[in-house]
Amino acid sequence: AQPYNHREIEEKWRKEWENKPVNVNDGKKPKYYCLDMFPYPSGNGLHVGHWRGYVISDVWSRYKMLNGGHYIIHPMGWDAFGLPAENYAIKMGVHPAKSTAQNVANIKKQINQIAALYDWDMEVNTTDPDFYKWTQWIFVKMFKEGLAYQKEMPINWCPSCKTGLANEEVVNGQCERCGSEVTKKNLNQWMLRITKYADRLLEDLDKLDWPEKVKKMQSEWIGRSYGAEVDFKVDGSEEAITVYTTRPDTLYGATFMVLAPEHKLAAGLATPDTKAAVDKYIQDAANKSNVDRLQDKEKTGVFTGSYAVNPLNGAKTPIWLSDYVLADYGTGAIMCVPAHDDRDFEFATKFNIPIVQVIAKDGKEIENMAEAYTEAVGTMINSGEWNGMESAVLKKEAPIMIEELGFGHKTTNYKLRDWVFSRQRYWGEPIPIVHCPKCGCVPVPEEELPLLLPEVESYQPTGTGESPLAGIDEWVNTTCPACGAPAKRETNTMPQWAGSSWYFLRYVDSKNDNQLVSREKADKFLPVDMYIGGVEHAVLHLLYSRFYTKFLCDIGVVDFDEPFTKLFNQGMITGKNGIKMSKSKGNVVSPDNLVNDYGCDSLRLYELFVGPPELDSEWDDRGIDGVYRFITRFWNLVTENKDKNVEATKEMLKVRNKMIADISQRLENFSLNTVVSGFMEYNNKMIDMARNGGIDKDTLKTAVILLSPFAPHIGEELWRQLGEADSVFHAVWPVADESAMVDDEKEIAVQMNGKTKIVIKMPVDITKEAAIAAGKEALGTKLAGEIVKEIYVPGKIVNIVVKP
Ligand code: ANZ
Ligand code: ZN
Repeated sequence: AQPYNHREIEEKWRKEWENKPVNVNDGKKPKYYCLDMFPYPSGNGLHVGHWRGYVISDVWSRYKMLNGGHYIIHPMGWDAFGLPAENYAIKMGVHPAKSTAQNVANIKKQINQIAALYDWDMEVNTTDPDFYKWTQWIFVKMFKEGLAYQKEMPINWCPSCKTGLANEEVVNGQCERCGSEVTKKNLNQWMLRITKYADRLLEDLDKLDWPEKVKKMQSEWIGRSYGAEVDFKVDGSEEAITVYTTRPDTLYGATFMVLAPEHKLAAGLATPDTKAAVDKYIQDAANKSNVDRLQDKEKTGVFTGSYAVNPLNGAKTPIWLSDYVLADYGTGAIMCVPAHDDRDFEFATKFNIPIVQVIAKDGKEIENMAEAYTEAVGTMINSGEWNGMESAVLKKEAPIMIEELGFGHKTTNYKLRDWVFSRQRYWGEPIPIVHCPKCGCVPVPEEELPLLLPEVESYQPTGTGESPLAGIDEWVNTTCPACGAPAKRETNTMPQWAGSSWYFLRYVDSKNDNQLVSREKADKFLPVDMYIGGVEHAVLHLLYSRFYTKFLCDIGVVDFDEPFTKLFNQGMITGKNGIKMSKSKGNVVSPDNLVNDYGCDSLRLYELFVGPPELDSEWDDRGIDGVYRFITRFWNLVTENKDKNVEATKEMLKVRNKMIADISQRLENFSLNTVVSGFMEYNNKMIDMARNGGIDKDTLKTAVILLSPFAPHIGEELWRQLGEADSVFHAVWPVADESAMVDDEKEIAVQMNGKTKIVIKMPVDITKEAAIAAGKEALGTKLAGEIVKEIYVPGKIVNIVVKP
């Protein structure tokens, strides 16, 4: 037999598959859409970490082709707008379109090394006018539906990137891209009304076969809570402060109030004594980001000098300002119950404000509370007519009572905010809106889309809050599509998320000039059955995509309202000591040499072998030797035994079926690292059998099918060597025969007086008499005394009871 030569085999099958693709749509097969999160075409190329997700998705695609005979939709494309290309343009003076095209060409070559089933006819690029035409079209549709609107608001502003950022792009108070401290700036922004979809985005999570962790993150991001808005009159004034509380049951325990420094009443509550301190506090808070304010640090605050009146008991409670209350959540004002809220407790302790317990866990009042009791479990105390009620019951009933008493009403709140959708940058989709002095905001007519991004001399953001587009007079000055009067174009561009929020719909009809996707193709090929990508997209990208899909469903473009039925998040491959692979850290491992030295098949297997795919795993080049050894031994096993015409024995059937069951189950569970170790284990068993009497061809064929999604080249080559004319990917995934897997023998505990003395194997269908006889024989001389009873528990125990 020939020795294993990965270069020869891999090259041979690449060519064959190119000439005769194995994944074809004959119109009869069921579809299966397996999607990778599309990459940003960076100039750094692919490293072994990027391979992981693409290998996982290709294994899954090929598995679905074999198991179920699906036509696989497995496209790839480029998320190519955004800051890196633009920053590169600023630095090197190369047009982003040019550097992007170069990067795409390079990465495509590298991706092709993986030998994945990508259908490049479907390729999309978000910066391609034929693509962003539809990104703009969706915006126009949203505008017409009232979902896109303008609003003057303080936005997160990165002073270094000189652009506004969405909340999601601010991480720990810093710009996600460049790490600079984020500040606030008042700008007229385009907003998308994602909050209109908050309930559906939350409730439809139930429909999804996604990791619970991701669903939880989305649900917390949407952050729906139920509670009440309660009005507190300001003592000696006509004004009232409305607070939002999820715990109206604790109303009697409110010993102070806190307003966000931005609250419209804040400055006016100051008295002559406090005015200077109050004004300063308001000033200081204006320069902090939300994230900074929420972080665990010592609370700050200032007493306004004014009091509010508790509407239930008339108690006067001091009104403070503090930045731990956010202006844009609830009403921007809270009633503070230090006995039952951690933050309020901390604040009250620091500023010596009374703490009044109103819920007693076991009926007793705590002497000196050391921390807040935050559960709504226990009996009400110090609460007037509410005394003795269960807190949990009151929590639900209080909003209604408050409504009846006329000082508030029940309400629902969300953490989710509308989406800040403008960027003051060049390299993005122009927002297709014309500002007319008479007609206001007028969308560019749909038939005039795409609104092309013009050439520009300087990519440098202006830093004034306007995008570089504002400097191109001939582009900015236009006429109003509605009335024809001179008008100006919107100069902001869309965020990078815009294209990635819907690209998965376009792949299946990527060349359609008239529609985003034809309804016929949408119905046939969508939605995505399996989506694979990094967990860093657990909130933003996935939430935006769900929002876009729901919108497109509402306007009839598609007839489903969830884009990704199943989701798998792979962990990162890191360098030594768990450090993220990056050029700057100098720990990037390129796949090129590994592919050359060991072959694509071995690298694919090793990508999976390094660890559970959902977890981060450290890369160590040396480990690939073991995988290569396994592949070589498997090659030798098949090539040396394929023509020996060995009859299958019971033992071979057992190994074969157990192998089918094990591998299939691990694969279904995405336990891909254990699939690879499983292969190694079964390979050893098969080699043993081959040495001791031979191995039958069907067992070899079965092993080849099972391996082929993981190592497609060697799978295809050995399949043909086993005498098959058609591709292994047109074979049928084997099903385990349970009956062949049952063990003929079972381990039986042989006991004396209930104590196990020895364990022996017996045939599973043994009779009681034979079992007892075998048991006695096994006990041998240990069996002493008068036998009074002989017990056999089938398949488990033989117990001989003796009298000494
Ligand atoms: C009184 C109270 C008593 C509260 C108690 C909690 C526990 P979620 O679930 O996040 O909606 N809150 C309301 N608006 C706020 C704002 N703008 N900034 C900071 N905190 C705010 O939480 C709602 C609770 O968070 C509200 O219920 C309010 O404090 C606080 F034992 O009111 B609670
Ligand atoms: Zn007009």
